[in-house]
Amino acid sequence: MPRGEEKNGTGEEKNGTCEGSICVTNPHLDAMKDDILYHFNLGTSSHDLPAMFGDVKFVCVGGSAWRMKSFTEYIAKELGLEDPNGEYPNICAGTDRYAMYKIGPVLSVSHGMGIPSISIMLHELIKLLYHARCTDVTVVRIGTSGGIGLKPGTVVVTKQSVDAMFRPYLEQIILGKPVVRDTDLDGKLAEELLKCGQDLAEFETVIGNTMCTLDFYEGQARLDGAFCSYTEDDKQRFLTEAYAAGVRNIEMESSVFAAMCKLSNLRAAVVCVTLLDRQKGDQLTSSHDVLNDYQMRPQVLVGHYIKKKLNASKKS
Ligand code: R2B
Ligand code: URA
Repeated sequence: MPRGEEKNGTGEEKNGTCEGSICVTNPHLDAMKDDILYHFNLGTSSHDLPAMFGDVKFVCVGGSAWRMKSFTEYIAKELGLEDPNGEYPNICAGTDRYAMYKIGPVLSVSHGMGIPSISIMLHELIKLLYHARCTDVTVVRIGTSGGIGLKPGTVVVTKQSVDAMFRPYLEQIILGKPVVRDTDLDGKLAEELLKCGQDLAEFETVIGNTMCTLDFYEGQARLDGAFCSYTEDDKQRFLTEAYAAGVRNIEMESSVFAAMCKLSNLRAAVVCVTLLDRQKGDQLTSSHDVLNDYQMRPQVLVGHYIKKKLNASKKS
């Protein structure tokens, strides 16, 4: 932990005593009669959360509402749980902040772009899973990213999420002070997902560090934003340093995703496809068809993993 920074003294950072269930380390929740999950338009008084969500075992989250609906349709087909009318209702239809779909034990939720957006969603998702008394839940972020030194379309399973200075943690300001949280992900899950990619052999899958930034343009060393005060050489030097630090892709949510899943005892992984090689350019010049094909890859990989796990649990 860097000098001058400390854990926040509430004991909240303690973890590991929840044994398969969801940890919410907030004593104030006990005193609340009702818990309103405002951005989901759900609540403990207005909805029977255990009945609605108690059987959830896999949660897939991704930036766009459209992509999470398409994942729902895909996983429904893969699990033989297709709706005969092709209707998949958005559970959060009462709000346009996030979209949520459920197929059997699989919940699919959108999170928007960037750390603040996914962080709000995760607070409410973690409480939802807790109130629903879910156990043994695996959460996977399926997303897009910019690659470093990889062929576009390569899928990266994150080993460690690092910040824009290649530090393996997330710093958040709470009560005016920096609080540092680990961004470790589940190593065994990452290896299992890598193996799924290799078994499928439909696209390249690698494991590597993922750099999580606060911005798409200057934060990711792009030369094509509204402002830029560095040269192409500066950009290339930065990307080379990132590569040397084990970074293989860049996106904008993995650090807080990893930190919050770790705090709440959720088994978590990040699986992102690279849309371009950042050493070769900044703009997304591939056609929409190609980009859509790339965006299906994390869905196919995670769909394969979920099917494998569900088949194994049926046999045991
Ligand atoms: C990947 O893609 C988005 C930016 O285009 C951002 O949400 C991310 O992490
Ligand atoms: N998402 C990002 O955050 N960066 C990219 O370069 C592509 C997708």
